[in-house]
Amino acid sequence: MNDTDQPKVKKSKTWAGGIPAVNSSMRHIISQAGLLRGTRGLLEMNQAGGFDCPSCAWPDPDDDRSVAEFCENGAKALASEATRKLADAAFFANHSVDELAAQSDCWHEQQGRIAEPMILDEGATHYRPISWQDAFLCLAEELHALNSPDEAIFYTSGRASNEAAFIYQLFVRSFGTNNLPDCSNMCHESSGLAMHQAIGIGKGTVTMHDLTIADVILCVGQNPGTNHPRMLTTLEEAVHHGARIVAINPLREAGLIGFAHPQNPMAMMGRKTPLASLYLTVKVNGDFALFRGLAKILLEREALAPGTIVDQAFIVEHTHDFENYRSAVAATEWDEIVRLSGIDQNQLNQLVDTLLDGSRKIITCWAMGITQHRNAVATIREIANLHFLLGAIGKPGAGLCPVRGHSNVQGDRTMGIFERMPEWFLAALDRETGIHSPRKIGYDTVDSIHAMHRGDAKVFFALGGNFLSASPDTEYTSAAMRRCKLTCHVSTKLNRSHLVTGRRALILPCLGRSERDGNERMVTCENSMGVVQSSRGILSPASPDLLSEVEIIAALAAAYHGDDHHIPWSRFAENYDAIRDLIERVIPGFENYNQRAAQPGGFYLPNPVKQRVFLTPNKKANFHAVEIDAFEVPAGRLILQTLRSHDQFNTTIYGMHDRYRGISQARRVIFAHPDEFKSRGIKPCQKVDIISYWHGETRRADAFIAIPYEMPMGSAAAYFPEANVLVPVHSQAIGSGTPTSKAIEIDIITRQN
Ligand SMILES: Nc1nc2c(c(=O)[nH]1)N[C@H]1C(S)=C(S)[C@@H](COP(=O)(O)OP(=O)(O)OC[C@H]3O[C@@H](n4cnc5c(=O)[nH]c(N)nc54)[C@H](O)[C@@H]3O)O[C@H]1N2
Ligand SMILES: Nc1nc2c(c(=O)[nH]1)N[C@H]1C(S)=C(S)[C@@H](COP(=O)(O)OP(=O)(O)OC[C@H]3O[C@@H](n4cnc5c(=O)[nH]c(N)nc54)[C@H](O)[C@@H]3O)O[C@H]1N2
Ligand SMILES: [Mo]
Repeated sequence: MNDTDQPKVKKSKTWAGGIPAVNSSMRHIISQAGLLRGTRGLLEMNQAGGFDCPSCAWPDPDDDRSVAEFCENGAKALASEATRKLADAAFFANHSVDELAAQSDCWHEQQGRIAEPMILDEGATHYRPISWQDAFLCLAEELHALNSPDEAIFYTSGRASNEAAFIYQLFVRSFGTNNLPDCSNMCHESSGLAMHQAIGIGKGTVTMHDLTIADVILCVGQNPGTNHPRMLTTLEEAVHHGARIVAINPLREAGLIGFAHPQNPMAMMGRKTPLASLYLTVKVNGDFALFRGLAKILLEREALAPGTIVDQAFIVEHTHDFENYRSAVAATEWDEIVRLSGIDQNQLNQLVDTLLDGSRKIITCWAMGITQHRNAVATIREIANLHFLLGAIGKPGAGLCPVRGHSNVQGDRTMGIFERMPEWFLAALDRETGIHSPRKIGYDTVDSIHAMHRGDAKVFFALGGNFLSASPDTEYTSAAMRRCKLTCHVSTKLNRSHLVTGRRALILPCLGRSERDGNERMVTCENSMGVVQSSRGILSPASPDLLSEVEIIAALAAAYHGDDHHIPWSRFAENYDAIRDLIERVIPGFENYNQRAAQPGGFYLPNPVKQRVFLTPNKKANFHAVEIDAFEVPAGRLILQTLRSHDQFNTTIYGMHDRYRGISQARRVIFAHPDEFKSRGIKPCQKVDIISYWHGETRRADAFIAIPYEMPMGSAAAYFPEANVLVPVHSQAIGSGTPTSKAIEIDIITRQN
């Protein structure tokens, strides 16, 4: 949005945390929330009885929580939510929607919390205040006017609590549609699907304790120093217990190389813990080939010394289709593996030696570097195949660990936020509530964009998030949203989705996680490892006119269905225990929900894989034997991945710095190997344009700054969401539909002016 980036470029860092992290936390907290409010919030965050950090989904320790159980980026998330600034009626009266749209995302973030419900009338230039009651009537009226419930779309971002998510999907299904796309569609959908196919459950199989007793932890396609900073504490502990960390990433990310714990005095005096003992700079999307290479070495070694390498007992007792898999691996040629992964046989052998040196307590962690690719589902199943070969699943210290993004994205899915919930869930929901849930599969995120674009969907409602900026193909998505009759967002802060609207638009401002909800009511969230725990806000609400997400959904449902509806919506809004009682009756694993949620530290949801019980249709862990494959582009083109800087939470831009990568004061930057720029005659920090290619279509992003950076030839990287205009809407992961935000064919050209 702004053409004024003034990049300062330094050497990238080789460790994360330390004094710079503390300084940055305090700067954000004090400037936004003030010393008292900010410190009070920080001290309650992630404590038993306090509130759950609104940032990522990394778990809290099961016991022994430190006084300050937060990280730099959690502090930024809290500062953003606890800010004293307000985007109130006067703010919206002063700025037209067009003026707001011309500002940068970082500016939007700095305007403070939205203070009261706002409406943009048809043809109006400015948002104006609207009463809550009129806002709900407006929504109910638009929903009643549709020809079919399938003309409405109900998006969810992964910050909604279990209680809000559950009654939201209940309302949506009582209204009559399964159009429940969510941010997960763009995030870990590939993990959920691949793991369902391989092990019968779409969630990770390890606990925090497993990580601290593992022999080897593979961190694949993730940047925990920025996106899951508290994971570094766990990795450090694992290293101190003798674990070896292996990083697999095209970029040498500081947080994978070393760590200085910001709350450890020795670390603050300069003692850093080295993390990855092996760092494989795989080619972008070379992971399938890399894991196939590991399997090939294991099976070759097994053939030489039968019975010593692979876990025959596990394979025979618990798996299906091993022989097919063995043949597929045998048929894969070494030169393909090396060419597609960019990793030579020596390094792969070194990794296999590491895997075999110990008692096969191996954990693989992964995030968006794996899930946002065309072959993501196949790659994740290939990771599972490796774990099956070594019996490294369903035992202490071993298993699969997809590292989730939003703090309650996993819980939202457990609660039924999914366009294709299984029959058992819908049947239980119907039985316990007396509704008739539709069975027709709904739209996921990309389907929703197309449906709006075609004019088949006319009302778009979002429980949190920033659908426009998070989605692929920003221009196509803008056009889609503009075709709606009504777009409506339940939000805390101003974002671009409020500014590219349907004929009418509503903003419904809600309480944040850190804020007192009524008489200190609690909600619950599920973290990345299946622990459900309570979250109770303590700070005074940013404005007296905010409602909780639960209250908003309940009021919408009551306005739509009328007061005499058989579902007690207003009772749900008054008493969240009643929602939890209902959840307990619908979803297995939530027995005594109210009582257990109140326990310090919460409770684990059952995960049968931990006992080597696989709930796949054949009750086995399933090998999947497919041919090796990677995304390749014609000579002269590059593969672009879009990623996060250190100063953002998804589309929320806290600042202009990417400290660990050495970049400050700029976001419209493109990283590539120095020789890629040289061969194009482009000098460091020169302005360039980027063109992306997809089946004869082209897309452009202009005025980026060229940053030479250590990474494999043939690849490039730019920040999300600035680069989303380049992501083709039709480029999706096979099976999961996730936009391929980590693999876009591009070229970089010199900018003419
Ligand atoms: N502070 C902060 N925390 C966050 C977020 C945030 O924006 N800010 N977002 C949250 C959300 S919703 C999510 S999903 C997570 C995201 O967490 P991450 O997945 O860590 O996020 P990305 O920045 O997308 O990082 C992708 C990483 O994968 C690498 N990568 C890219 N392509 C490939 C590939 O083909 N192979 C391999 N092996 N690696 C590759 C990149 O170099 C980069 O290190 O973080 C969550 N936590
Ligand atoms: N190119 C590219 N695109 C991507 C990605 C990528 O790596 N590359 N990553 C994808 C991923 S992993 C994800 S998860 C999605 C994220 O997609 P979303 O979840 O839709 O986006 P966010 O930026 O997290 O949403 C931020 C907005 O949420 C609102 N908000 C914040 N807190 C609350 C709250 O407590 N309640 C409510 N109701 N609203 C709140 C604020 O108004 C804020 O502006 O983006 C995806 N898009
Ligand atoms: Mo995510």
